[in-house]
Amino acid sequence: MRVDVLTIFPEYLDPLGLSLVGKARRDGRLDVRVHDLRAWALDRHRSVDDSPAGGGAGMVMRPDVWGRALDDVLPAPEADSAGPVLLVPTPSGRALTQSLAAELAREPHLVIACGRYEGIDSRVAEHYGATGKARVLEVSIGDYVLNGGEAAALVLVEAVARLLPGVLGNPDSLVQESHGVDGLLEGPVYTRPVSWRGLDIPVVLLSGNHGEIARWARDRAIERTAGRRPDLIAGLDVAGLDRADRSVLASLGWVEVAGRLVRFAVREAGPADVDRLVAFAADTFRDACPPGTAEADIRAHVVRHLSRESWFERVGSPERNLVIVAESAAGLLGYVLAVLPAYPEEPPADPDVASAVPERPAAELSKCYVRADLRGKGLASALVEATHAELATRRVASRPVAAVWLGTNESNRRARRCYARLGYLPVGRRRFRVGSTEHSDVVMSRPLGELP
Ligand code: JA5
Repeated sequence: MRVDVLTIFPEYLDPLGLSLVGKARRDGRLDVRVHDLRAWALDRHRSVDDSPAGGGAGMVMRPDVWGRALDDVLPAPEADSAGPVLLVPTPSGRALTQSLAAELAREPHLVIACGRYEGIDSRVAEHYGATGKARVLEVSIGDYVLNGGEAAALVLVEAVARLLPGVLGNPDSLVQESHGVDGLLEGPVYTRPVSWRGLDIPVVLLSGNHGEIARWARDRAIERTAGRRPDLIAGLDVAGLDRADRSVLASLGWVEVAGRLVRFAVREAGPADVDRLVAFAADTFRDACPPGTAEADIRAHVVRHLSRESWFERVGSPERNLVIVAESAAGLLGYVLAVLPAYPEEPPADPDVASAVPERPAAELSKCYVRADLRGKGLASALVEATHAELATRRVASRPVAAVWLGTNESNRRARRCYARLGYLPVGRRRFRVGSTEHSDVVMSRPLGELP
């Protein structure tokens, strides 16, 4: 590859003699030529700038000087060549990304025009683009201000040169790196000593278990990307995500909705949420009913237990009820209702549950619903974890909640597995009716505090 750099500060590009880029030049893989723009200035002061048309601060680089320089440096047009790419660093340019760097690495000839002052007269880019003498690309290396294009030219050459065949010693490091194929930032890296200034290398990295190490590294990469570059998470290709990825993402507040990852928040509900809770709870209750449940029974249950009044009562009585919702910009995704006993020794109303759950005070995880199209994506886990965290702060007559229990339909294996992952163990059974339908629930319970 050939690269011509035009600048009024040729020494600024001296670092291109160092390291891998310098080696690539000496090896003949990269031909970098740096030109002093002032060689094309004709007056005795070798002037390259003039005051801006229309007034204003600073100076603008003269098109006549740039025109002579580029006419000399650009090759004569050839029949079967698209001509070089003329890169003009500017904060108003197209963003340099890894994929643009990869595209540029396939070009045989780049010319980089480094501006100074307020930039280069705009007719220069216009002329070389319009005449087909070059494919002009104004390019930004980030959203900040520099005094000129030279530092950006160094960045461009390094980003492109390392992608040229034979430049990088070990091309393996090309595939796993930040902004590599998987669209995530790289996680933390470590080397010896195992313990340094009281900080230890994470033990999993010393385990020799390559599967566990890969999973750990991916979790850290997802965590870091979510924290630092949520835009990259929002742009991830969901087809490339496995179950474990989705679960970590859900714990960080990201869930897939209709093929896109969207941000969701988990928070306690308040009176302002009641209308949405009423509509949402009616929908999710209907979805959760076993097939064949009578319409009249569904309606009766919604009217009795999921009315507007009942939701106002729940969100307004934090000593007895806890309502937690998961919501995205598109609305509610799920909710949890937990119920605290009136006094520490109050047993669960059902005697079978009361004997299966001996801890007191015992809170009930009364409802946990997730939008039907969003099940199995980690939302329930995020809701239940938030519920545990909040219940751990609640007191019943000064006593911390000792256990959380729930009843879930025997046939709902998905729910049982989900609760098992969250630390719930089956402790008994209970029978009850919804209208005329007989239900059999498995009672599951979890001590509050540490996992058993
Ligand atoms: C300033 C005359 O993307 C960051 C950049 C800042 C900056 C660039 S690229 N070029 C210039 C310039 O100033 O040419």
